Amino acid sequence: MNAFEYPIYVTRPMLANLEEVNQEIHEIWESKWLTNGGAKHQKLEEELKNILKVPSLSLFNNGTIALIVAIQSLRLSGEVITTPFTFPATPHVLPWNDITPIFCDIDENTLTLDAEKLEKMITPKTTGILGVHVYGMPCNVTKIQEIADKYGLRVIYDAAHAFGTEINGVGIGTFGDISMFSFHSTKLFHTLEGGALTFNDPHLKPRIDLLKNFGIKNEEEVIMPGINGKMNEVQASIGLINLRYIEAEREKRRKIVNTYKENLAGMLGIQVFEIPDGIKNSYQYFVIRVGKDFGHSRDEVHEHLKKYNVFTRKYFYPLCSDYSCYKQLPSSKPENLSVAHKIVKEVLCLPLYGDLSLNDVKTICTMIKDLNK
Ligand code: T4K
Repeated sequence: MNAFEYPIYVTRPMLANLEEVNQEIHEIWESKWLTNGGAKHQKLEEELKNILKVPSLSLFNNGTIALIVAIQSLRLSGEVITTPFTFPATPHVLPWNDITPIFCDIDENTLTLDAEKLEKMITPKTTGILGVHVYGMPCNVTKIQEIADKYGLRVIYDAAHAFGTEINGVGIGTFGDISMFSFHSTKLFHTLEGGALTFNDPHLKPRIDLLKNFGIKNEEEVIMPGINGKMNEVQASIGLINLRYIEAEREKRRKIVNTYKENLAGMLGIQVFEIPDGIKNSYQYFVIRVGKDFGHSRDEVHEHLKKYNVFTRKYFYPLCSDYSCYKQLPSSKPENLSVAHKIVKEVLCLPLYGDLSLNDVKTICTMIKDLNK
């Protein structure tokens, strides 16, 4: 089999039509209002509230700053329990708030925090739980909330991958105290760079909006040590345009995922993660688990596909608990994180984006199959 003539990456951004971009930019130029909560920003906040089915939302310049602000806004301190199986941004926001991350193992089916093991990690210093709906697969939100209520903890969800995920028709951004969405270019819905916090308590909005704007209350008062987390008007415009096409993009991705599933079905040792009934898939990533029965390791599949110009990603290898900055933590001991250590060597994200052709998807599946020829 020949290699693709063009590189196929794990994802490609949705690219807005340039005429529509020009029209939006023209309006921004006319208004001479480029950032600091302009008209496009207001409009995008309103539209996203409807689409994500959340009562309150604040836009940000990226998801990481949004998460830092979420923690500040709830005044978390001491220790926060989180997952080692995530992008570095998740645990990093904790030391940025002078908080120690406590790593808890993950569930083998959802790859999210194992709610059964969570309770044992709570100490008198614990103030919160930071779960990640990794690859858009929801955490066990019911059990996590039960534990949080029992111990008086706050819950923040990193929903960076979960744009549009719903549990029985309820927006994923309504669970816990605050959820963070990333609108980075690699995300299904993007604003070039960007992000948002969503929350049920409307009283959080003024505090979050102050924290993202240096803590400036008015011309004469600065009332808290805020940061610059503002989304500008060009970012917001790209978001407004992308929202027009988001369902079409999701539909294309749905077909791609089904094509992968059909063509990988019956391949011994290759497991596809099924989204449980009642869950609306975000279609952010398509992930396989390469088990021993396949006869080749996940790393071998990754390297094999590279030869054919297909660049899969080993998200999220290495585990955050293995980073030099966290390795010395008692909770980072591999024996506490046995499932995460197994999973992180076996999962692989295959290319998924609307412009990927179904023929290319079939070819990628054949390339995987051919490893065993
Ligand atoms: N929490 C979680 C769970 C996250 O996954 C992330 C971000 C965050 C928090 C933080 O949110 P932000 O602060 O970023 O809003 C990418 C993204 O940069 C990152 O946002 C994302 N997670 C992560 C999972 O993926 P890399 O290091 O893999 O990006 P990169 O540059 O290698 O891009 C991946 C592929 O995408 C490339 O091989 C090709 C394609 N690509 C990428 C870019 C940037 C394009 O085709 N065009 C582009 O402009 O982190």
